[in-house]
Amino acid sequence: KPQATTNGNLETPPIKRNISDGNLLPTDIKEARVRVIYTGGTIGMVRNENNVLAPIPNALVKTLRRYPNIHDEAYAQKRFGSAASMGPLVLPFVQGEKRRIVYQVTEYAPLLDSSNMTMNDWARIAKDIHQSYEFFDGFVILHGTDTLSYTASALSFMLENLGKTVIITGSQIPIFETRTDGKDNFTSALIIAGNYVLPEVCVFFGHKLMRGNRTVKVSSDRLEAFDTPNVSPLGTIGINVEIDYRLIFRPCTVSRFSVQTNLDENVGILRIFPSISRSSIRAFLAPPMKGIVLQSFGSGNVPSNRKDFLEELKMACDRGVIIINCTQCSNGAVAALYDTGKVLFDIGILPGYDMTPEAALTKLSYVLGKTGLTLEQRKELMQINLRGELTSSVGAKMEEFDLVDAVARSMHLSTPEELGQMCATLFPAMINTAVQEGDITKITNLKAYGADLSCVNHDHRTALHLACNQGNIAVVNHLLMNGVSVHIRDHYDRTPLLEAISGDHHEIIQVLINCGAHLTGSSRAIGEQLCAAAARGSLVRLKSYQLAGADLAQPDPSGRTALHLAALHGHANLVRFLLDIVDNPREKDMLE
Ligand code: ASN
Repeated sequence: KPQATTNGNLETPPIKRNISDGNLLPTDIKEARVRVIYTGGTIGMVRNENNVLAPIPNALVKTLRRYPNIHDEAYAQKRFGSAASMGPLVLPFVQGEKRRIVYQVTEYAPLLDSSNMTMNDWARIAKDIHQSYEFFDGFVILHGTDTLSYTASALSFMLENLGKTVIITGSQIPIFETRTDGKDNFTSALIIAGNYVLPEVCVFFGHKLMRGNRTVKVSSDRLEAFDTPNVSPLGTIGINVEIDYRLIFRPCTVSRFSVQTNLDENVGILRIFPSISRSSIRAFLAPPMKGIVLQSFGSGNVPSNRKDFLEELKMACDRGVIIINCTQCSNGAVAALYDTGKVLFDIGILPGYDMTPEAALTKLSYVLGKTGLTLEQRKELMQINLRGELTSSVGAKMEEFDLVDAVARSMHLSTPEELGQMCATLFPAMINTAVQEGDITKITNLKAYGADLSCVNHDHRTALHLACNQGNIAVVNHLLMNGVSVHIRDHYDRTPLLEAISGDHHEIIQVLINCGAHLTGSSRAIGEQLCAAAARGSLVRLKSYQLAGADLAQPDPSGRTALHLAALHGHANLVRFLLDIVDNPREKDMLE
């Protein structure tokens, strides 16, 4: 069974401190692992003999290795020795960030202009992320800009219960050219993917981090080629990286990361125009079509005086075609404000709220691709906010921020900046106290007051670290249901899972694993922990590691296993337990 480690397939020797050269040594700064999936796009294109841009294979990585701002060859030499020229690339350390990014590029063949991409390419990307999910801290997808918003939207649905950062980027000018925007987009995407746990499919472009399924390509020649017309960016990159954590959409379930690659191709976008003919509508809606994004005028209006038009739509709805009403406007939502819009809802067409056509189309394809659902269930899913792709008109009633107001008044604070600072100071401490007291009502109230339950303290620890350490399963469940990530590593590289192991809280370990948590750190370090537990005679600790998915036969750096240590120290019960696993590996999963 492969050991889940952050080293992943980049098996590398541990680095020894080089006492003689004092300063910035490889071990002084922690690393983050990012997988780069290079699918094609202008970023890696050059002009061919016809003087048009086309992707060229096997050129990008070679070129990146020569750019000192993108690859730190000296560090790579120290880190990977003779394998450095073939090994992963390393981003030079960025002041102000926590980790140095070590990244590995997977180049697809053939490289594609994104106009040539299909749903099969989306499935390939999804599968690749799934297959290497535990080995990397984050993922960057290099992609052409033309259909980038479709891919970003599709992946946001296909990657279910995503817990790590996925960023799609590309460029308008090839990275080989002097004025390229590719270098900035690429390095910023790497920095964010490696340093920030944002469990969303994001797009980074033109200094902005955006929710992927809210993006549209707004310009074919500006370097700010993408926008999210209905929501603010998740973050901006200036001198500093500024992430607005309140906007991050977090999966609020206790389920493991998985991918759905089955997409239904029988979907389409029908943009209406004055005097559109009955025959073209009929042709478009004809079988095998199963899902349509109807792009209507303004706030969702159509020619309501056209009986033929409405009849065709109604017949399609009655046949079971799901039709979603989205606006042609680049900004705003559909709403039954006018008679010319209300007619659509009356014949069974569903509101698409403020979804982009790209998001609505790919969501239809995803929802229709799900097996075992009734038509009604599919329609319901289309109207629910699954990944932050829509703002439903039934907004939750805002709670009164009494407490915050009271403190702000007593401190004579008034500007939004002052209030923001006060909240940033108060909330983490209040969340910690509530977690320590196991007071779920207080945690719920704090969230209602606007507190970010995922915030980190100065040690980069979250409330989930604390709850796992304390062993309070109810609080752990509550935090997970509110989207707190299982993947955040503190300054000492400890995850919530390691906290639960340290306390031997088996029920919590199981919940975390169900939620997609996995062991991090080198296999040898885990071997060391196993040997230490065996030497102490701690059966419960061995069981904790077993529940967390560790291979109990994992040796420590000297090659000894827990079984050696258990035998050496005369712990017969441990020896029996360990031998039993070897004899009956299936029992590993059946711990009481
Ligand atoms: N045609 C290119 C593509 O989508 C455009 C770009 O990447 N800027 O692959």
